[in-house]
Amino acid sequence: VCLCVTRTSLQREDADGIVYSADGKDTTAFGSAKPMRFLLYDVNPGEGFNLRRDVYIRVANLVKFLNEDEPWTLVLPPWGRLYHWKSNIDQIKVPWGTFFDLESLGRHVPVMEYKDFIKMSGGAVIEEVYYLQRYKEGWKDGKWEERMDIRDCLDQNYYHKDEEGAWRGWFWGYEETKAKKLQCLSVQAQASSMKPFLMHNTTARSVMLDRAEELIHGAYSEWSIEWWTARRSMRFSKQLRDIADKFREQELDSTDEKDRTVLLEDWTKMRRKHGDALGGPYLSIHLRRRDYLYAHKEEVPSLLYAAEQIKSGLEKHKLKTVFVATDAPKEEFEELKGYLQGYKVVKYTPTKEVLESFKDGGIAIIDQWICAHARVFIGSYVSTFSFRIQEEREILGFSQDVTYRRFCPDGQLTCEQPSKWVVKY
Ligand code: GFB
Repeated sequence: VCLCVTRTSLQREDADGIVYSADGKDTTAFGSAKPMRFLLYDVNPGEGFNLRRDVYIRVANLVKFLNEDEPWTLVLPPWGRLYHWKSNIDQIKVPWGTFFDLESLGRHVPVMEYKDFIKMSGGAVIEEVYYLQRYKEGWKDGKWEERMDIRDCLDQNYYHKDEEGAWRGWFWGYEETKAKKLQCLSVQAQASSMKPFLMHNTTARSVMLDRAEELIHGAYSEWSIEWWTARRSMRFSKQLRDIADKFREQELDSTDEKDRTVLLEDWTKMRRKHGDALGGPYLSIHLRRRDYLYAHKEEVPSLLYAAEQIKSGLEKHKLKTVFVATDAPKEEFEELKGYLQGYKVVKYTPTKEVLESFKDGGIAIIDQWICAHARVFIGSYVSTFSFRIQEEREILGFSQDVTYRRFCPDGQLTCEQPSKWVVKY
């Protein structure tokens, strides 16, 4: 397989669809080809699924900026070993295609799965790993300013050298993977500032940035078109959307035509205004429990008080049905249901086959997709799971007053509500 591509058009490299192209056109002209380079990344193992999605945006936009000057492909870090994924099934080396639509991602930047990178580069070898870290001395004069320097490694990381001098580490569970070089890089920088570093400080064909969450959005935050473009490219896989849509139709009397949420397959062509979407005849909630009961105990309502807020939302919007997305154990869900007598309380429960195929991550996505299509949504305080639902609703064209709402703690009729981000085109 030729790894040479023209600057402007990266395209699928073979019938397996190894590289998902940024512009979807055929690559026939190889005129002034430059060799393709690969950017890999990973995130602090403790981070959950939905913060990782935000880190993807930072790295994808870095790759977008790199491609303005030379061809880079983003190698998607396989999913696995996530703290919240507790089901007793095999959940490592999960490819991105299980959760996301690769063609949609590829409309933003060229992407490929890690297993395809191994095939394409002729082995599980990464040339250079940069382990991102803070500065030992903290901010200079108490001020945050952009900088990056190769420094001694500060914290214990999970890499070690083997007998042949190659670096071994977690590498998403691919034990055969090794890196030729590892260095620690202290950074205080936005992701886009890695571009000159990657272009001029290294000539490696494959570079991995570990602890990529150290890079911030900076100028390309939720206020920017760049952030929203990358976010819009993060379409869930068609299979997961189909499962959720079928559930909506069967259990919640909700279809895209009736709810004014018809999706265009090509997200680049989709532009919605606030109020375009109506949503299905149900209220959806994301009620974060488990570790939130101690991590944010001041902000989490009791189940009884959550039910009060659900009832008042249902009454206000003249609805009779609530869809519950929650990580709560079954008993807590039953308790909540008990407080909502007279209303239809619905929860998505996967079959064994669906769970085995799509894992805990896929079930969470089904929950998110159903929540995203409700007439009204109430989320949980600072939960990135809820934030991603709010963004989905923003993209679908819901009014902001039925999206950016969250549960208040016991006894509080009002509380600080989530920031209202506006999708930018
Ligand atoms: O996604 P996430 O980072 O959101 O982590 P937060 C929460 C995980 O719990 C999800 C599961 O990715 C799911 O695996 N989960 C939570 C759910 N709510 C639901 C739900 O309604 N349905 C389903 N199916 N699964 C942060 C964590 O969580 O909270 C941090 O990332 C830390 O590690 C912090 O624990 C306190 O932003 O809500």
